[in-house]
Amino acid sequence: MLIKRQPDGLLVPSSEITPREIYEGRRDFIRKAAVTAVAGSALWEFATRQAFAQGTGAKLPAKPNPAYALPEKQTPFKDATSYNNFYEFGTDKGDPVEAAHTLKPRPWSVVIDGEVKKPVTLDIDSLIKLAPLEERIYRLRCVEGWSMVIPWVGYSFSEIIKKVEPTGNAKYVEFTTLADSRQMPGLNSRVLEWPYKEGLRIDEANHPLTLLTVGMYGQVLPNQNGAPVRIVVPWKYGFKSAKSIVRIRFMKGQPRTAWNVVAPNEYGFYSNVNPNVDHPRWSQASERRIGEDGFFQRKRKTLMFNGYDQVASLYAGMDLKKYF
Ligand SMILES: Nc1nc2c(c(=O)[nH]1)N[C@H]1C(S)=C(S)[C@@H](COP(=O)(O)O)O[C@H]1N2
Ligand SMILES: [Mo]
Repeated sequence: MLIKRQPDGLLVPSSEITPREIYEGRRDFIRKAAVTAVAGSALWEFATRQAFAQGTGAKLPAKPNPAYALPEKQTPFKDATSYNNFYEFGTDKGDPVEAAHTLKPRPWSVVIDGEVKKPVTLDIDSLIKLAPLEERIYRLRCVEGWSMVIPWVGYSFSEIIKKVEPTGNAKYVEFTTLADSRQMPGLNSRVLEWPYKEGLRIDEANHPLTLLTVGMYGQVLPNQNGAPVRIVVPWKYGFKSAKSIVRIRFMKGQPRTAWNVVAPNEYGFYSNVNPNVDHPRWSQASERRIGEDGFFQRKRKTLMFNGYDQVASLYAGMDLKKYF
């Protein structure tokens, strides 16, 4: 049996019932077998997802920006696309790769409005063409204590700010992500308030590091990584990097953000990576690099601002224990 069916009818990914090496071997087998399978069958869908997990999504060429190269080994594509947080598709790390095939990243449009002189709704192709695409290698550090090194494709979010011309009232930017229960089985669970929202202060959003992201590893974003468009804010914990964005709103006041609403004492609005401020339930002093020395072995020291010292001036004079 490739997939075990539980009494409640849920499909258990083979990753949960067999060791990694074996299920990866099975994936190869499944991929080959699927060539002759009937389109639309569960097996076909499973195989398509696995092919996607190998990096066969549409190519998205981008010029590497040497200013954002990192002298660190990149996380293998397979790990970056099969160990994810995307609660709209379930709360286990392996859920998104198995379930996110139901997300339809096209057609897609993003509303950009609020405190701006030129509000606009952009379809995904216009959004991709708004500025030249760059490849930037960023660390992404999850609040749970793991990190990855990923070659993202996108451009600085400041390009969007330039286009819509915020009014003098715009002090914050809110990112609202898709909440469609037909595409997202995880919405049945009330772990978070849906739609998932995140936000930045406008100067953070305008910092050149903040990346409007449409791809990774030279191809369009896999669904499980937030297709077709997400934000990546590399000096903040991963949950600030909202996936599958449908609305960008410029605001006077600080937006409500998903994790802050669910647990305000654990997840602040700022959420800058900070080894000196522990999460109330665990230390933030170190992290595991996914895909390094086996899946989850070596620990490295977590760096202030995740190593992006160039943002320090944004927080000059702020008590980062208070504004965590
Ligand atoms: N819409 C949405 N965006 C989200 C999340 C989510 O659950 N829903 N999880 C966040 C968290 S906790 C992390 S660590 C990163 C993970 O991004 P990755 O799976 O591409 O590594 O996405 C963030 N963006
Ligand atoms: Mo995270």
